[in-house]
Amino acid sequence: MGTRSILALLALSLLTTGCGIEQSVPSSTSTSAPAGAWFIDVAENAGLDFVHFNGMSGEFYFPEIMSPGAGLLDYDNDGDLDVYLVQGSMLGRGRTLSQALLPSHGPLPPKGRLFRNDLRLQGDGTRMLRFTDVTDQSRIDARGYCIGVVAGDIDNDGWIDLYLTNFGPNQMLRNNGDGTFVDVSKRAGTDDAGWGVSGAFLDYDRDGWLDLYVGNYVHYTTETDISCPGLAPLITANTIAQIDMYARLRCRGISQRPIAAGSIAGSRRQPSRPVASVLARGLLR
Ligand SMILES: [Ca+2]
Ligand SMILES: [Ca+2]
Ligand SMILES: [Ca+2]
Ligand SMILES: [Ca+2]
Repeated sequence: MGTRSILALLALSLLTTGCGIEQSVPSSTSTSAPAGAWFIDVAENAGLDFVHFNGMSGEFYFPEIMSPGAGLLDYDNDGDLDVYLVQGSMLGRGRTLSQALLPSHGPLPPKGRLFRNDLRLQGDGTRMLRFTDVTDQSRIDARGYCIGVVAGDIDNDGWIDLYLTNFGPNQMLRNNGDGTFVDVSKRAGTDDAGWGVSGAFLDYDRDGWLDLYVGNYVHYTTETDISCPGLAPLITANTIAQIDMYARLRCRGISQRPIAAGSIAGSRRQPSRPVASVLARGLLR
């Protein structure tokens, strides 16, 4: 199952749960799922046409292997869950899309995309699930190498906002309430430049305003990446699971031990410790 299918399946399964509705797929959807299957892949027919781009060019940069996240949020307050899918970008200073080993799918340049849920109740009572790519009209311009997405109403105006954790500066996108978003990262002081992987909105001081926790992963740049061909013979199907994560990370030119961030855990023998994670209090008052 490809990345697109996995993301879409997760999104749709959570969507139906979150809405509390009985799922009905478009009549044009055909499926080869076995009888009794709990989930079927309706992503493509529902309009969720998306392929993650990891920007690899043969250099084996560390972020290439990081799995991307997805967000479910009702950004237009119409009662159904919309989908935000994070996207990667080309890795390596000066490298262009023409050097990608796997070409980017969809509109260029690759960037995170917002899909509006246009769920419709039909005359016979069934529901037609349909998503529309509204990235351009939303004015979301997320071209960074994104790993995760967090949704929450940071300014208590009733409209869900977005925060993107990137390999590079993060982005805070405030919902204008008219279908568009504006990038307030710098003004909000939340454009942390570390390798953000996870994040959470929480009101940790109970003042009524959402605060933000950002989990940063490790200190790494593509410029300091070190090839380690001597390790290659060790990496076999039988031994790969036994190679110590610390050794592998050092081999990639990382200056410190691995750091856990959010739900990302280090190895058991190398207890995780936060190094550059960020807690921001009281946003956009
Ligand atoms: Ca919606
Ligand atoms: Ca809708
Ligand atoms: Ca808001
Ligand atoms: Ca607070």
